Amino acid sequence: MFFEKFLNYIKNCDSIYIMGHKHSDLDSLGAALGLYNILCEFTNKINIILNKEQSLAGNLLEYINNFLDLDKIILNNNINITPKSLLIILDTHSKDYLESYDIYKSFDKNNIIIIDHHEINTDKIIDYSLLIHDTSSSSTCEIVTELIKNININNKYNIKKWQAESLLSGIMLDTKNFVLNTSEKTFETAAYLKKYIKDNNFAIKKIFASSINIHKIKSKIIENSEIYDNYIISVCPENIIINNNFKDLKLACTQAADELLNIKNIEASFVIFQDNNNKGVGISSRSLGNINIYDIMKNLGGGGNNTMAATYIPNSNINIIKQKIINILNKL
Ligand SMILES: [Mn+2]
Repeated sequence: MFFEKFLNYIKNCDSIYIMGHKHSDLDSLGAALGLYNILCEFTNKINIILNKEQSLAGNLLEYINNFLDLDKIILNNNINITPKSLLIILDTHSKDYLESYDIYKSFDKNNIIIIDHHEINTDKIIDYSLLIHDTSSSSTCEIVTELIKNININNKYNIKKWQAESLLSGIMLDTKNFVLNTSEKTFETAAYLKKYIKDNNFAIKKIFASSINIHKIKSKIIENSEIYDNYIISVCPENIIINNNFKDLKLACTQAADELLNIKNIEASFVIFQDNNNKGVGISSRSLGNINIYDIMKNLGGGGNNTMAATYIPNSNINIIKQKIINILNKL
């Protein structure tokens, strides 16, 4: 079984580093925190590699700071990597999306584990020694919870409430509150986590709250959307791009893409935004599953799965990209 192999790596390394994707979200960070706590039972040389400033999961970081000394746990540089250091990559397998490709490169390629639920893009996959990959899992948090369940088979370890909350919030993000991409296993996993969350999910509700500014951007994006047949496209208005920071824009775009899928008869949504700083174009896309947005985003250099996918196209223009998407969808 994969978790036995996984444990062998844990037992044979001298230090552990956990890394998610760029602009970490509740799934990559939730999985990192969930894994962190159980692996602390095996070693005290364990850190999470994360760019806090660029994280889209700021509420989760704020919440966890009540329980852990995040300044000690989370590193971004000055990392002391030895030939026996183990790197666990979460929620991505792509060299373009790693939190830090430079840090990844310093690890021995025999000590790299990938845990991911996205469709594998063979052109972009990094070198690894163990791949724990399951596209039937809703999220990386679901896979990590399975690992924790297996490691903790005799209830030997103490699963913390904040640990369960971190993992459950990642599952909720990637399933859009248990609607998309779920299986029987997803609900079993959630039930397992819920045993450790005795209250009425107060913390999770707060973790999902967003600022008034993000709500305002989101409503402008929704206002600017156009329906074509059974899909919807919105271009984030230029004045919104100019007046807001990248982090708020990115969060608002992903949340707007989620919301556009709530419109009657809509099968897929696409939110396109111009990144003025880096001259690129970002797209957040969602689908109920019938329109294969993974293929569309992959064709545009991105990745994801059949219900959630995204891409970033360097040196491009929103109007060109919008027309490209329309052309692809018209041919389906
Ligand atoms: Mn994910």
